[in-house]
Amino acid sequence: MKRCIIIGRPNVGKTMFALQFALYLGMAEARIQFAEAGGRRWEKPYRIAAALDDLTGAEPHRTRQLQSLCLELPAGKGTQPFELVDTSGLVDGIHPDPSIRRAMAQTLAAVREAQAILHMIDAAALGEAEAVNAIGEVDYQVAQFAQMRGGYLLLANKMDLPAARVGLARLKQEFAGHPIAPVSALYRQGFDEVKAFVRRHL
Ligand SMILES: Nc1nc2c(ncn2[C@@H]2O[C@H](COP(=O)(O)OP(=O)(O)OP(=O)(O)O)[C@@H](O)[C@H]2O)c(=O)[nH]1
Ligand SMILES: [Mg+2]
Repeated sequence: MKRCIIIGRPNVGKTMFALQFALYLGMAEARIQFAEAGGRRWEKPYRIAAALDDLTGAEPHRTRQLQSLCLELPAGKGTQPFELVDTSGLVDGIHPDPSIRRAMAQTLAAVREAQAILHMIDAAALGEAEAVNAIGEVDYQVAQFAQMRGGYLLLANKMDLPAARVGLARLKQEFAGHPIAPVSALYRQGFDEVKAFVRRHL
């Protein structure tokens, strides 16, 4: 099955996006497949509303393994199934926690196997006055790698927050030449553009 992966630093809203995108595509429930870096795998049927409570949160590294949702895009008269893969947050340098290091390596390996890459940045954090850490070295590296590969879209998330307007302008400067879609994962805004992108690349 074709895969779309969502990557980015911790707490930018990847899991929120994955689950809200499922709702946007009309799925109130989904089986979520979990795959740990060490090889342990399990699956759980979820109501998306319950998954939002269980799987998103303000503390960084809430997600520590791959979490895949099998979704369907409308295609002609039928639908095209695809896998939306939510990942563990990427950080700069070498993280002290080995399980987070393994999860990062797992994320980067999964990126190579995906047909479409969504790279999410917290535009609201980037718009704040002391936005020193809102874009990491890892973001520049990912953008460079993905540019060569194609099938890559930057998502400027949290556009519902006031600081995000400035953040989006900064992001456009920093990543000039890359396609950028402003979204609010929380309010499912900007999703039409993301859907069109995913459809083009699956
Ligand atoms: N205002 C606002 N908050 C958001 C939005 N998207 C996510 N959040 C909040 O940001 C926090 C992090 O969201 P997650 O979806 O858990 O972030 P993540 O990128 O999966 O984080 P890790 O799993 O730690 O890598 C939560 O408190 C969310 O409620 C958004 O579009 N707008
Ligand atoms: Mg997460």
